[in-house]
Order: sequence, then C-alpha cells, then structure tokens
Amino acid sequence: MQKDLFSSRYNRVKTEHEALLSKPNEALFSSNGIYSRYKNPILTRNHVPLHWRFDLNPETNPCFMERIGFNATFNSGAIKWGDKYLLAVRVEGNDRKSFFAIAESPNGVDNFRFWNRPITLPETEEPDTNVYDMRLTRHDDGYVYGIFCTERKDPEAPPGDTSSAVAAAGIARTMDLVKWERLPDLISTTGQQRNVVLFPHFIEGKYAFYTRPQDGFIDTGKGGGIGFGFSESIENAEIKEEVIVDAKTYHTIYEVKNGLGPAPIRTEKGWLQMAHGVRNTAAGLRYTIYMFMTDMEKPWLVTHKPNGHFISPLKEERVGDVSNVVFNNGWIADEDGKVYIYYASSDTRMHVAVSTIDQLVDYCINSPQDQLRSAASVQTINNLIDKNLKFM
Ligand code: M1P
Repeated sequence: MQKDLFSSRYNRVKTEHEALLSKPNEALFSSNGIYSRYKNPILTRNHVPLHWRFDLNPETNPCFMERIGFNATFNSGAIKWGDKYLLAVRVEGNDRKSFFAIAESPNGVDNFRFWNRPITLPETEEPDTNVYDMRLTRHDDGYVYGIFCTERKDPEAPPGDTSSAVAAAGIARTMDLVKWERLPDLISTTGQQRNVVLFPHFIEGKYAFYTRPQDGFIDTGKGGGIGFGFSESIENAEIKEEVIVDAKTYHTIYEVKNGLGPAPIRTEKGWLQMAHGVRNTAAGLRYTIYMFMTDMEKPWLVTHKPNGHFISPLKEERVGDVSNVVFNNGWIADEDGKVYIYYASSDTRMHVAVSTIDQLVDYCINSPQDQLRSAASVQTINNLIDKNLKFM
C-alpha cells in the first residue's frame, strides 16, 4: 500500500516536473518594438531538481514527501558557455537562505535545467549568513568572476535587534563554473556595498568595479548612486576612491536608490548598461529596470540616458515575495547581435526578454532624456508631435 503511494506520487511529480522543464516558450508581440518579453517564466521554484527536494528511497520516504523546500529562483547572473546559455541563479530555500546554482538552456529562452548540484561556494574567515545576486564577468585575466552580496549580522546591532545586517561585495572566481575560489571581500571606504559589478577589462592595468556605496543595509543614505572605482589587485581588492556614475535623483524612478545590473556590453557606440532604480510609494518600494550608455574609454562617464524605466513589473510579475519589483543582474549578447535580458519579478521567479544590440543602442541614443519636470516632459512630447505632423 505504502509502496504504491511512493511510486504513484513519485511518478506524478516526475511527470509534471518534466512537462514544466520541457515546455516551449514563446515571444510575445511587443508594441514598444524595443524588446520582446517571453510568455512563460523561465525558472520558478518548481524547476528545482527533485533530487534536491525529495528522499528518493521508498524505505525512508514511503509517502514520497518533500524533505527540503525551495521558495524562489530569482536575480540571476548570466553567461554564454560554449553554445549553452547559463544562469547563476539565486535560489532561496524555505529557510530563507540563498545560494547559487547554475541552470542551463540550449536556446536561452526555455528548457532551463539546473546542474546536478548547487555551487559550493567557499567562505572567507568570516562566514556569510546569506549570499545573493551574483554578477558574472569574463575578465581579461582569464577567470570568470562572480561578484555577489554577502550579508552578515551587524556586530554592532543593539541587544534584541535580530534584523540589522551588513552587506559587502563577495568575490569568487572560477575557470569552469564548478570549482570556485573565494577571494577576500571588496574593501571600500564608504561603509556597505551591494550591486557591485566587475568591469571586464583592465583599465591602465587596474581592476575596475561598478559599486553602490550605502550607509545602511537597506538605506543607501549618503551613498550617492551607482559608483565606480579602481583596485590594484583582485586578490585583495580595495577601492580607495569612488566616483558617482549615475546619481539617485529627486522625483525619478531612481529617487531612493539604484544599482548596476550585469557587466556592460561593448558596442561600437560605447558601453550598454542596465540598472535597477527604486522609488518609494505608499505601497512600498517599486523597483524598475532602466538603461544608459557610458563612454568607451571612460566607462564611468554617462553618454546617453533615456528617460524613465525600460522594464517595469507587469501583470503577474507584479506579485510575489517582494511585490512590484523587477530586478536584472544578467544578460547575454549573442554572436548574431541578439541580447537575452534575464530579469526577475518580485523576488520570486525568472523571465527573459529578447532584443538586439542595435535596438538597445538606438533606444539609448534616440530616446529623450528625463528633463526632471512635468512641463519639460510635456515639451518633449510636443516636440515629437511637431515632428510627426507631416507624417500623419
Ligand atoms: O527586494 C528587492 C531587491 O532588494 C535589494 O536590492 P537593493 O540593494 O537595490 O535594494 C536586493 O536585496 C535584491 O536582491 C532584491 O531583489
């Protein structure tokens, strides 16, 4: 009887799991013409392998019950690996601990499957409580780097405060995405760090990082926005001076804070950059994704910046563990000029939208900038209407 229960449940769960993993995805028509969203999320907690969740021995798990639960699959780094599209996924267990796991797809839009085991990430002498949001960078020095947030309890939290934490940029590197070497965390002069991204090239012989200085764990306080700084070494990375690349600004979509997404994409016109911007609302923080371009030689100087968001949470994307959030820390520029933009919705699941380098450059260069006042926005619309009159 119990043996039947094990096999009937196992077979059903296995069949449903396989159907989900092999479900084809489909591009949706995009009226904006800049990128196309895909219909189905590409990774959800239901994609997590069954052998991470269930004890597969009928003797010790006669009712085929789940032993380890998973809550979410989100904020993923991305890299093309041979002819495969890989994501370094932030997987969060029901225990609220995040870790990284590689999921692989043959085409970048569906059939994502996790590798057999999650990444075993070595720790520093100061163990991480939680690690998340890895940005992957293929660097000139031959390594692939994963820069991520490492979070630890604030040692200065007053007694009874079980929430205060300290965020820093953890650094790990690999040649094969299986074995990882952990390096000391980034040292910077500006308190805490999150959303740190390694630039792919040496600049004047130095490693370069995009940063996000912050005074507190959630609150960026005096941290002025997305920053940039150099480090002589990666083995003991230290940024002694940060300049602000893109400042948080009153009454914009990045009024409260912002943070770079993935490592930038090189184009003939400069570096394509993707970031998230955060504003406050009566319903809590709202996270959207925006774009800008930086100078080829001085990638800390913004050359073009369209107004407003590029992707905002829509329909079911709006609801999840942290609702009204889209977040991006991975994209892949393919040889044919296509760009796969991987974004998470509401700290819960992963999606893909597809564009091209040409479209993204056109978007950045030819979309109007934010003039920071309603009257100026109306003027911008009127300018377009005036130009359009002879075509109507
Ligand atoms: O919950 C939304 C996001 O909040 C943080 O981003 P930021 O540091 O910009 O506020 C991160 O914890 C991120 O993982 C999360 O998706």
